[in-house]
Amino acid sequence: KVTEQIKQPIAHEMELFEQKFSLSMQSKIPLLNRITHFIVNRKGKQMRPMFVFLVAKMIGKGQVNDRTYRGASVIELIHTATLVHDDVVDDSFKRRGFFSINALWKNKIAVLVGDYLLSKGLLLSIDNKDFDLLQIISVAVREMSEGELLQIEKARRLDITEDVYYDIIRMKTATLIAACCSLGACAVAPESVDVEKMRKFGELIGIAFQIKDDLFDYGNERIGKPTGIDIKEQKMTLPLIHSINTADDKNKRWLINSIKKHNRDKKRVKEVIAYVKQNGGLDYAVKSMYEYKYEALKILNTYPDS
Ligand code: 2DE
Ligand code: MG
Ligand code: MG
Ligand code: MG
Repeated sequence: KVTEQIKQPIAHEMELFEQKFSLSMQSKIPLLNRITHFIVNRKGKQMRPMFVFLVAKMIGKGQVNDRTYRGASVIELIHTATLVHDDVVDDSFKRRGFFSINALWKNKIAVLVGDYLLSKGLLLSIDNKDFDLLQIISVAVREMSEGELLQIEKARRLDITEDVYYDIIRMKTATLIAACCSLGACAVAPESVDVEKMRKFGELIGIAFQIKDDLFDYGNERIGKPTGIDIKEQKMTLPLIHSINTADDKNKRWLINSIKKHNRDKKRVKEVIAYVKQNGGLDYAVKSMYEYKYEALKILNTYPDS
């Protein structure tokens, strides 16, 4: 599997990280411990800590240090907090192929668990007087919150432009991946030019990553994710924005009307998906995704092979 292949050069670090990460969530409150155990047992791909270690190892010429482990734990704590809150905000009952925290324990508890994880992440940086880490992660938290609010504001109006779409995905997704890469560099080479270069690299890859996630909503045989969820939630993503912007008046009205009034009608959602496919919406988004990927690779290619 690709994930295993990417993990291979940092397999040892990831193993140590997992131990440190589950310790970092411990609490004296039994209910909280039950929930954090649940979270640890249903972990995701751990893509973000992987970014931290890969960047640190590249910049640190094969060496990582305590700050790298701390950074990875803080990132995963904050990332987990955002997902727990995100499922409350989105009224979503599924996460990582199983029930979400709000589905099992209700919103009240999910909000508080998210707050707890957020504070644990901030404290982990403060207790170690790691203010670079605190700065990087706090900026990411602020931008993610702003991105979520911008998304809600725009979803209500359905008048979202491509520029606004890129703003939203940069804030809600790319910012955190940028934080992973910049703090990976910062942990091993504080105040080097690599910190900003890696932040930019993470931002570009993060944007490509979210475009791909949005493309999955139009179907993918390999991963078998449900389709049309974003349309149902009236989330305007690049394939759809492009289709609306290039449609004639009649089709534009039909598309907007479908999203506004028929977003819960499965047959209509299928028709919208078919329209977007036929009119180059997916090709357009794929092309943009590769452009971001190549911009990111340009930065990576300024470093020697490792
Ligand atoms: C996932 O977007 C975006 C997550 C950012 C959430 C940020 C929040 C504010 P999606 P999926 C809620 C920050 C909160 C903190 C720091 C506690 O498109 O498809 O909903 O994975 O992603 O649900
Ligand atoms: Mg969500
Ligand atoms: Mg969301
Ligand atoms: Mg999605």
